[in-house]
Amino acid sequence: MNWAIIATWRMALEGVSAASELLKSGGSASDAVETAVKMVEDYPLYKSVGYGGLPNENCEVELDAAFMDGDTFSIGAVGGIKDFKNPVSIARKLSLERFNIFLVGNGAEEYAHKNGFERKNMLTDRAKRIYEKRIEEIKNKNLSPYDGHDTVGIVCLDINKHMAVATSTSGLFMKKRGRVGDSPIPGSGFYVDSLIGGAAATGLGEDIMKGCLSYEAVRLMENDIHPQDVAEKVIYEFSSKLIKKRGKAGAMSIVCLNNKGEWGVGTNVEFSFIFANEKIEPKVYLAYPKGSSTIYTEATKEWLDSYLKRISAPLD
Ligand code: SD4
Repeated sequence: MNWAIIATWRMALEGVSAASELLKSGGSASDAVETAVKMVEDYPLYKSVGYGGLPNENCEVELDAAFMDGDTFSIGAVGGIKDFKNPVSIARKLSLERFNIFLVGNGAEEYAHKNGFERKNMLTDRAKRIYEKRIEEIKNKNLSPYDGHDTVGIVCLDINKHMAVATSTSGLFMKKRGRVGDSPIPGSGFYVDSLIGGAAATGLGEDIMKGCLSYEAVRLMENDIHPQDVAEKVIYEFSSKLIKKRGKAGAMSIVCLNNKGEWGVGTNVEFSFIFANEKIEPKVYLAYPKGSSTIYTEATKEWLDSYLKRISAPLD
């Protein structure tokens, strides 16, 4: 039997590797996505998710996360949650509730506290320093504050044909307090149906949510369109629509996986992603837009080394 897992960005590599071990031994897609996302949340040098995530304009780390089970359509999500270690696990727990499945801010924190989730100050010294530097840059160079953001989004199929998806992010760097992006919003940042497939998006949430891109991708996969064609169609058609209507389109990328284990990616910017299945070990790929197609290649050793160097470079 086959399994498969696809994830946004290089930062998911270690998590996907752990999840692959789980899947090989018959683990469930739900456990696999939660395990993988937690590893990204826990790693301090990934500065757009969980611990070490970049703060909002008030220097507070507010996190968004979601979980969806493709067999039952159970969804749980948190928005703007502070001071809890693993927002994705809180989201998964919420997915078991009948009511109140999407909680934000204080309400999400109260729920997490009552349910025994671990508290943690998620602001690292490094993230604080990046924030301080950014404040100076914005002042001196008149730069847009909304830059530097990535969501981990992972879609998985297990050997029992169960599918699940999870997302987690600190959202846009320098966002306004209370801002929630697409990542915890069902149909925008994520969606999955075990009878069809699943998708997860990353990029400018304000634009992704205008097109409900993940739901759109799953809907197209239902018509038996290959996930690669789906991913390209969703990204390029919607980018063009936005340009027609609004004159511009933000960065948008999507990963798609169907219930046969076929997969695809679409992006309008340079984008890294991870894929693994029973035949292919977890690997980092780099994707680029080329006309209305997305091309991708395996990341080179130079790229991988320079990534590690960049995320751990000392800050002055
Ligand atoms: C958001 N979509 O909060 C997230 C951020 C992201 O690549 O994924 N950026 O808008």
